[in-house]
Amino acid sequence: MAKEKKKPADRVTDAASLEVLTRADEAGVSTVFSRADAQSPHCTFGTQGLCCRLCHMGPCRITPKAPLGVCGADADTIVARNFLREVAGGAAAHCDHGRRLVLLLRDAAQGKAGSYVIKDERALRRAAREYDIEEEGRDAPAVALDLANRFLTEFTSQEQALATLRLAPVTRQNVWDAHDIKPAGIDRMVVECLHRTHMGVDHDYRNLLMHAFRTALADGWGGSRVATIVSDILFGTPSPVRSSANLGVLGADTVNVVVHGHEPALSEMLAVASSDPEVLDYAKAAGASGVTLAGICCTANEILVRHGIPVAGNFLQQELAILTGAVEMMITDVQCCMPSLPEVAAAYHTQVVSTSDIARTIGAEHATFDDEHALESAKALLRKAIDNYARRDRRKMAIPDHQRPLVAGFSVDAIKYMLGGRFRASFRPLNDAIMQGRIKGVVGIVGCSNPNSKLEEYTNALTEELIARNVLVVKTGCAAIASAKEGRLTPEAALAQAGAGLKEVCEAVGMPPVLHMGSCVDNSRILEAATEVVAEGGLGDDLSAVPAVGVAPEWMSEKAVTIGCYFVASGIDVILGHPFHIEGSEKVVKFLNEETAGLFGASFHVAEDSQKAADTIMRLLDARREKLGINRAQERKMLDMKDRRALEV
Ligand code: SF4
Ligand code: MSK
Repeated sequence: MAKEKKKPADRVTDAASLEVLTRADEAGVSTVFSRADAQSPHCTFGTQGLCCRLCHMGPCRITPKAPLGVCGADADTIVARNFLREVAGGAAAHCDHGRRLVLLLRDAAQGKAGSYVIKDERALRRAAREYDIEEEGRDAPAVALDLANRFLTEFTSQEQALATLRLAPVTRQNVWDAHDIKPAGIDRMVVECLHRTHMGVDHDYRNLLMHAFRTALADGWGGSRVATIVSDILFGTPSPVRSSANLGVLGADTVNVVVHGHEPALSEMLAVASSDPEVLDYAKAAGASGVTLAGICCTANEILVRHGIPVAGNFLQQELAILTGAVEMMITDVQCCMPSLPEVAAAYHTQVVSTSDIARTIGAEHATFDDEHALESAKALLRKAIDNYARRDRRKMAIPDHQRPLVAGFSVDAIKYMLGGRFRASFRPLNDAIMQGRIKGVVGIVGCSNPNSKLEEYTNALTEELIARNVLVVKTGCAAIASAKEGRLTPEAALAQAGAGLKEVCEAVGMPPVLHMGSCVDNSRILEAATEVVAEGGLGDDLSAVPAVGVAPEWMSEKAVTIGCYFVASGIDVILGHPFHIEGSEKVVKFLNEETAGLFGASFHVAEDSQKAADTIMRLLDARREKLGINRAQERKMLDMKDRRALEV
């Protein structure tokens, strides 16, 4: 029986989305929300992971009466195979994004990438040293070429473990060795997922799940980390920047261009082109007061953290942006761009333009993006959007008057700088604050929004609860945008809600209690930060000792499954707002939610509401604090060197 149709107020929390969705519902426009209603209730074979369509003797569905597929596969095998394929999908998406950037770095190093140049030479040289590439006395392009070629072997290596794994604490690398889950080349890992899950290959659910962790590591400590490193080299390492978020960033009198997806290459050039005097003159000649470039999803996060370009919204707002009637062009690249966009745009003047040859949509115009002439391509797209401005029908236009200010751009470098200043950049003050109990721990809230739950309700309630309980919150992806829209990414707003200890530390170092660290691939920055905490000393010698937890409250994509797996394999517990599609196998559930704790020192936990999540998180943080012997009230004083040495003994 179909569920009762939800009202807009049951689906979204923020005023801008509520306003636009109410109009859409009244007009009978199909959106992700109405389609979610139409798809409910979801097939239980699918949600439990019990449907197998891996060969044409099937599809097979496991029931008490038919506990085996035609080939004899049982629920455990089928559930584990489906899970592994999800991890492969997530890793492939992140890593292919990384590969594209590595190829761009290679081309830029050879002067073949037009306007793309090495923007952050410091980041380049640091990365070169990390990968044992000689950099002293050598020109940046020569170093960049060697580094790009080194990165390419991370994709192609057949037997050699990924070099990037060496960026993890040695103790963690030893855990991976002990369980034989150090990945070789990224491409090989993903191919092996497909091979293992082909009919008649790997039937041992444990063996399949261990390969899921191996493949996920190839993402988090491979493709995603490489993507972040290369983005910083080519586009600059983020540092705190002010901007604003929500649909109200669209201009009533400007040409509005919305970029959407994940890859930063084209959007980086659009950011440059959008302030080009020639483009602005062209816009004025068309009767507009300028050009507003804004973003959706992680392309938004990429240009937000580097240029302060405003955020129009997150995943569930992509159609709502078009429904404002004020968007001249939506430019998509890869991942999270709904195929419904051209259909929604059909009732308006909005042009939907796809730019990646691997991501086309029926009804969208396609403009293949050419790296070598990127700036020209970006300007051409903006001119096309400007030409479209005259077609905007102001009777259909309704931009919600809601946007909130924000501060974003907390790379690990930026956090270090905030904590220690330019000359003593260090994580020491954070470690000290955690040891003294002023900060209870660090929680990464990441991932998407999902129409199966009320937009951002869980994410925002949890964030509020955690900072009140003296937990420093770091964020990426659409979860970061949720906080931005709520105004919780400004130091002023968040400090007012922070607990006394967290507030004291944040005020002392001038840092907000909720830190926007970037896009989905930038979850690698969270791992990097946790590694810095370990290296700084006093909080154990492994990531599994650090009082830190990851949370994906409203996740929806395969990438989130992969991210969860590499967090757990890294020794960081993960809370899920809703379970994986694995509940058809008790053994798989037990393995992922319990047995991994014995293997990696961390596991998955499901908490279907924010209060339960907050309680679970505090319990997990407390357990780690107890183990470290720091779970007691300490005198609030800054440690001197003598104290620190004593603590490290
Ligand atoms: Fe059915 Fe086995 Fe084929 Fe899957 S692989 S569809 S369980 S016969
Ligand atoms: S964009 S993967 S909806 S976070 Fe990275 Fe948002 Fe999830 Fe896409």
